[in-house]
Amino acid sequence: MRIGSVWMRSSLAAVAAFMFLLGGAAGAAAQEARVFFVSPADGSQHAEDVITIEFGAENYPISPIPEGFDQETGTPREGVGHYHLGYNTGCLPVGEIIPEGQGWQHFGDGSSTTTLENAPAGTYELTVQIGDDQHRTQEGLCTTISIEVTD
Ligand SMILES: [Cu+2]
Repeated sequence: MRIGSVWMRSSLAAVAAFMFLLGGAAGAAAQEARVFFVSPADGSQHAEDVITIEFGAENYPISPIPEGFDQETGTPREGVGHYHLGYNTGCLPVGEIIPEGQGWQHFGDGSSTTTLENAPAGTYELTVQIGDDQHRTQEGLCTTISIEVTD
């Protein structure tokens, strides 16, 4: 069983390498999508009153929710989404709808920055997670960092 799965993995890697050689420039477009914090840095310490938070994404377009999109009956666009910031929430499982409140802030206008102001001293876990037009979480598009606010 173990031998089989090792073999599977190396043959998948070989296929991926082959596809990359075949694809050339197209191979780059097929690269894995990811989301991350441009700032602050993971593990950083902050004495300032205003901390700028900026999100970034690679190989995944960020797009505002279309005007008039009906959350009940609308069909979310595939392969695009918007950022969500979670305070001490961690990543939600794939396919879940990110709640309004409960530590979550939505950036449905497609924006990628916000500030954390006058936060009491302590350690904060910040999560950025992409959700589609319906705020539904997507495979592999979540990152959590930890920062420390000092007096
Ligand atoms: Cu949302």
